Amino acid sequence: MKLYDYAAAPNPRRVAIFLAEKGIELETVQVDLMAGEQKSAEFTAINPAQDVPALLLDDGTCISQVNAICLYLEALYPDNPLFGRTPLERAQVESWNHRIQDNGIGAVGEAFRNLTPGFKGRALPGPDSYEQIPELAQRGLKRTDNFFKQLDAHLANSQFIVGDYFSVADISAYMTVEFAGWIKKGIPEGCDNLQRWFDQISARPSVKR
Ligand SMILES: N[C@@H](CCC(=O)N[C@@H](CS)C(=O)NCC(=O)O)C(=O)O
Repeated sequence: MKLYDYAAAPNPRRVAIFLAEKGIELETVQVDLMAGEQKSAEFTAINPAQDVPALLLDDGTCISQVNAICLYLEALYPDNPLFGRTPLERAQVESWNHRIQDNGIGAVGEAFRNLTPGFKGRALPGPDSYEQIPELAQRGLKRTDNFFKQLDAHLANSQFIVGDYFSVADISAYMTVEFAGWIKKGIPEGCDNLQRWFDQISARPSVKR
C-alpha cells in the first residue's frame, strides 16, 4: 500500500494527521503539485482525478478522496476509532464531517482557487480547465467567515466537534482554520469558543509539524 501525498497541501495533511493519531505508518510518494506532477501520464494512470491524497493498494486499486482513504484505514486499523464509537456518534461525525468539507474546506478552497493568480484556468482541481470567477472568491471569503461563526456557536457547548470525543470532524475543522490562513483569514474577533478549541487541537502531537 502506498499513499500519494503532497505534504504542504490541506487535503493530504488531513490524512497525515489521521495517520499520526492512529499511529499508522505508510510508504508515501510525494506528488509535487507546484511542478504539476498530478497531471503527468504516470500519475493520471493511477488516479484519473489528478488529485492527492490517493491510496494505491497492492492489487492496483486506487482509493481517492480523504474520507474514503481514512474510512478504509479505520476498517483495517480499528484501534482508537476516529469515525465514532457508537451508532449515534458515527452519524454525528459523518454529519459534521460532511458539513465541514462542504462549508468549511469547500468555502476556503472556493476563495483560494478563485483569488490566487497561479490558479488561472484551474479554479477547480481535476483534469478539466475552469476559469476563475472573482465573485466566487468573494462568496468564498464570506462563507468562510459565516462558517467560523457557526462553528463558534456550536463549540460554546462542546469540547470537540462531537461532544467530548476527538474525531475526524475535528481534523477537518482544524484544516479549515489552517487553510484559511492561505487566504489571510483568521478566526474572527470574538469567536472565543472556536479559538479555545483551535488552541486545544493545535497542541496535539499529530498536528504539530
Ligand atoms: N475532495 C478531494 C479533494 C482533493 C484535493 O482537492 N486535493 C488537492 C490538494 S489539497 C489537489 O490535489 N489539487 C490538485 C490541483 O490543484 O491540480 C479529497 O477529499 O481528497
